[in-house]
Amino acid sequence: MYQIPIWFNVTGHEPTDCSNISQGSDNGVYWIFANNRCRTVYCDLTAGGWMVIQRRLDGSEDFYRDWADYKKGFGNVSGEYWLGNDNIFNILNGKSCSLRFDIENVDGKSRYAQYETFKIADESDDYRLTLSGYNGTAGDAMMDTSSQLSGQPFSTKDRDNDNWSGWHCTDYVNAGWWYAKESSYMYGRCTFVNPNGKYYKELWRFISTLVSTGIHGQIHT
Ligand SMILES: [Ca+2]
Repeated sequence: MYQIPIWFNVTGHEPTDCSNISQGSDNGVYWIFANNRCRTVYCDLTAGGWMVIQRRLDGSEDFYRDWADYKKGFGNVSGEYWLGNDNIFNILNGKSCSLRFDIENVDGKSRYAQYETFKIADESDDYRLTLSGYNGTAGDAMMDTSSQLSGQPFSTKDRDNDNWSGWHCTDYVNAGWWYAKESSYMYGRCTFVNPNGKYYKELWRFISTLVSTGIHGQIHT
């Protein structure tokens, strides 16, 4: 069941992302209006308005996909999905934005990693990633000195932008993602963060990747 704020069709002031959803609403799928179109997204409203750009629940969705799929998005917002790089760019473009990863292990323990600044470029610059300002309980694996992902372009199974000559990180991790520069080869890997990779229930697993443009609370776990 998609949840539509009562005032959605009454006032004409549609939410442009999850930070506009009225306080006290439940987590769930909401309509938002951005870049001249309506779309549905999953909103996590437990600590402010977070828009889920990526979600894993049970491994049912195939995330080892090509550039066109990651560009437009795939899956189902009620289940597992990638919102789409064009959608992420268009919804967030020009806004100050934070990024959060939620992970959980088999015992139900959860951790998070949050970055105060998150930005991606448009397709002409291969959705290049900008991150800064880590805090959280999961560790700063996105900006590890041996696997720095901020500043890197996006890669998929059919588009190798990882700069590792003779090696395609996407084939190694089975996911579309941002990958570190080859210069870190001696001590690093393609990425220490792989939310779109193969789904393993027995390990720490990614639940959601979320973004927020509003004022949001800290996650305490
Ligand atoms: Ca390569």
